[in-house]
Amino acid sequence: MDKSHKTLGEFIIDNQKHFKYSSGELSSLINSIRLAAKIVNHKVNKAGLIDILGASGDTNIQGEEQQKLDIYAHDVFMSALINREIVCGIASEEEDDFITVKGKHHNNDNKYVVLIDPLDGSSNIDVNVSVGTVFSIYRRITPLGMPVKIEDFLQKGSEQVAAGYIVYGTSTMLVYTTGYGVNGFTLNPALGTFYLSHPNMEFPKDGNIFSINEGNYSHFPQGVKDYIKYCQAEENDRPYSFRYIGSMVSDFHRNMIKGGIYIYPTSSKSPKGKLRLLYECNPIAFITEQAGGKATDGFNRILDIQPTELHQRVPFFCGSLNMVKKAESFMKKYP
Ligand code: AHM
Ligand code: MG
Repeated sequence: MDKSHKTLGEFIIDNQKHFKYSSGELSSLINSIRLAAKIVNHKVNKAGLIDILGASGDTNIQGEEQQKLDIYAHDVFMSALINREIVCGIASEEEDDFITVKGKHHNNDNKYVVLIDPLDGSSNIDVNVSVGTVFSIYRRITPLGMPVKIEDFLQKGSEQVAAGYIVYGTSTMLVYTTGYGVNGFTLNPALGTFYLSHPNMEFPKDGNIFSINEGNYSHFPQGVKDYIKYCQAEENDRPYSFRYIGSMVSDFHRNMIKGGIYIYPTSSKSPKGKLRLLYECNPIAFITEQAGGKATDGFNRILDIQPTELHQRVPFFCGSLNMVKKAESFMKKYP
């Protein structure tokens, strides 16, 4: 029995009125992501049975080895987004540069740009552990009628009109916000329909889970080391539980439901952090704030950062409000 009978399609239509540019276009855009999510889900679920596991033999602009499923997911999301007359440009983790979409009549009249990590956590694919998709949506700022420019993509996270993720886990969920709270939909695989299963998702203000790759401990800034020691200390409600899947979407999803903090800091190995601002941190930060949590780079609000490049990296501290505040208090001791 489904928990709710409201489908994602019905929810999108019901909530269209909240959107200030309400013209049905954003709804149609989210519908295209819904469709692509189902196609990717189908493939991910068969991953051990078909020749889709393993490396593709290529690397992306960040020098990371691309997996076959990374490329498959990228292609599926690209064609789902391009096929509707809504998107004027797309940036993906798997493409060096952004893609310009001129529209059917080549008049460059489409209004939205999408930034996407088509398959996040790809090191988990081969071992049957959850992976995800993360997306971020903006209105273009350059005038209609011209091809999109880099500045359409380099907008602050606070300008996002919608953002979301799909987690391909024990069940597949699509979670998104248009700035009116966060709602989660679970896919019924037999029917191929997403149902509203997690209305109005909210971060508990406090939590007792911390998620960070502790293997890099000796390379972390002193503030992060001190915070980890704080989480491990035998005091009041501590030690906290340590949980790290290594798939940001899944780690985030668990922490939002149970209360926790996810940290990917700078380290002497990756001095700017690992995660990408535009298509990993900004969309997750938008959802975090909409769910009452906090997302920073250890010092500053993620959504206030002015991006300077498409594949920019940033340190990421994200989760339950009081936990992130506490972590920041340790960071501030070593400015
Ligand atoms: P990816 O986009 O190449 O998959 O990298 C992002 C992933 C996150 O999902 C995850 O939290 C992190 O990288 C794990 O990195 P590490 O193995 O360094 O802990
Ligand atoms: Mg990624």
